[in-house]
Amino acid sequence: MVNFSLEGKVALVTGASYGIGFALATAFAEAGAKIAFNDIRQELVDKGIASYKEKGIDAKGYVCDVTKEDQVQELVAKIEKDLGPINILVNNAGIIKRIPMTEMKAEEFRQVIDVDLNAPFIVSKAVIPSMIKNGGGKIINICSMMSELGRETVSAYAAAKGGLKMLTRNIASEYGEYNIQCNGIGPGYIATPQTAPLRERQPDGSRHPFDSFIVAKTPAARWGTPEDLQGPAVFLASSASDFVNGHILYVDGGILAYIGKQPQ
Ligand code: NAP
Ligand code: GCO
Repeated sequence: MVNFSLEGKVALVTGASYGIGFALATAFAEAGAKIAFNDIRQELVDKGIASYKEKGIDAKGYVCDVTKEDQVQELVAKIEKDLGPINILVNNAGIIKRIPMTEMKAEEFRQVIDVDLNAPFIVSKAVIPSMIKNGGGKIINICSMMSELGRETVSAYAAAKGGLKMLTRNIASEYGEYNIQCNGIGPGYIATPQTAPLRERQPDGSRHPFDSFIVAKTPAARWGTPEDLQGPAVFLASSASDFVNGHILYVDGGILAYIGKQPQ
């Protein structure tokens, strides 16, 4: 029988007190996994723990900045002590800065690369040795439409998410022989706090032009929800995907397949 169960597994989802990370961790818990998550600030961790509790999930939350290697090493050691070795890692924590490239400071560009690309390297590096020791593991990197496409104002984000796609393939290449599967999920446009500014109503009550643009660009004709990503994430975290490695699973309502609406 195909096995999507995560019973007995320990999952770390980074930046998961709300948004996409929260939805993925919730789905993992429902499939049987024990959940650890981190966020950058204590109040967010507390808020996250309360939200998991509301769903009947006893998640362990930790304060940790994923860009800091010493904090990440400490985080992994604490999780091992509290829950056991990590079997599933989701590199979810991410930021975006929407600034035209010629106006962007090099420091701002670096910050985005640091959280969206360097951090997945740091956290993966911290868990891979114990995954090897324990006979395998699953790493899921949260990529983006910007792993494939560009657009105005998101040069740093696109560079990071494009890099994350290749980091995914490289981890799969380098550690596949240890039964580690590293895959990506490339969400389409998902309604979360990160994309809230793109969906804000206009002063006259009409839709934000970017909101209408995304609905027109998406064959499903809507924004995605964090819940749309749950099934694909459980698949990639479970033994049902044991021979899937280095793959980016785009969950985008069809955006990447579509040339766009023909002019009327
Ligand atoms: P979100 O609502 O902004 O949540 C991101 C989370 O990561 C927040 O809890 C954030 O904490 C945390 N975080 C940021 N920097 C961190 C750091 N240095 N250390 C630890 N935690 C940190 O974003 P989301 O929309 O759920 O996105 C989650 C992931 O999916 C991101 O990688 C994003 O790029 C990606 N993604 C999103 C979409 C979309 O349409 N929403 C589409 C494709 C991909 P703070 O609140 O303190 O910043
Ligand atoms: C933007 C968006 C995106 C999405 C997502 C798409 O400004 O274009 O924030 O980049 O969040 O990553 O997959």
